[in-house]
Amino acid sequence: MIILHHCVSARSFRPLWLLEELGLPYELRMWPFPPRAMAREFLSENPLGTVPLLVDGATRMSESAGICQYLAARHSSGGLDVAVDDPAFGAYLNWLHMSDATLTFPQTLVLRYTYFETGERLQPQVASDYARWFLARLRSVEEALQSAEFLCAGRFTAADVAVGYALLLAEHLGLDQQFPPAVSAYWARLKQRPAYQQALQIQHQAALDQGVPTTPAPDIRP
Ligand SMILES: N[C@@H](CCC(=O)N[C@@H](CS)C(=O)NCC(=O)O)C(=O)O
Repeated sequence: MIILHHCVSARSFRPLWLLEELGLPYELRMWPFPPRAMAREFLSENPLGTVPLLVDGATRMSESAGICQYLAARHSSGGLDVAVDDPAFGAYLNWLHMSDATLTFPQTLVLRYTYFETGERLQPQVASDYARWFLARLRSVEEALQSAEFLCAGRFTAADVAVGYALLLAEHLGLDQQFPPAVSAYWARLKQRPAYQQALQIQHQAALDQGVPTTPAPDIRP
């Protein structure tokens, strides 16, 4: 049985959403955010203290985009994966990696220096610079969606889940108001997917059942 360690609407939402898309059985273990401070016993599971942590037998993974690639390759019978001999393979990998390194990381600086830090450690200039940086990087997403419904391979893949989470985070930060038109329409389409909505409901219920706060991680304020 796959085990996913998760905090509400943190980057571990990527594998949660993908597990729902794939219809795979899994166990969801909820943690208060950030586990490093709120549940120090989690450090014995993942010394980094970060989520996601996915455990699949002897395999333990802590990178959300890598987990999406792993689940799609290993558990989707090709449905949400792009094969190495597919012409879209390179684009697929590029979107998967871009989803966190380019589209999520700058937003974590906005989050940290607008909300998570306090007093003189708040850095409004850093936050606005990296918000602009993120919005500029959306240009590549906007371009890809000019003539396609999804990012690559002419169909919905794990890359759409991975990039979709970056858009979810942007929504929590209020940056979605500045999405360019094709990105905005794409995000509206992704949110209609039953597996996305199911993942939102499942994490909420699991938080209640496991006695963890239901506030999404990006909305927590110190
Ligand atoms: N690159 C990793 C980043 C993982 C990460 O930093 N997760 C955040 C939640 S979005 C976390 O657990 N933060 C808690 C902490 O840093 O203590 C990924 O894509 O999964």
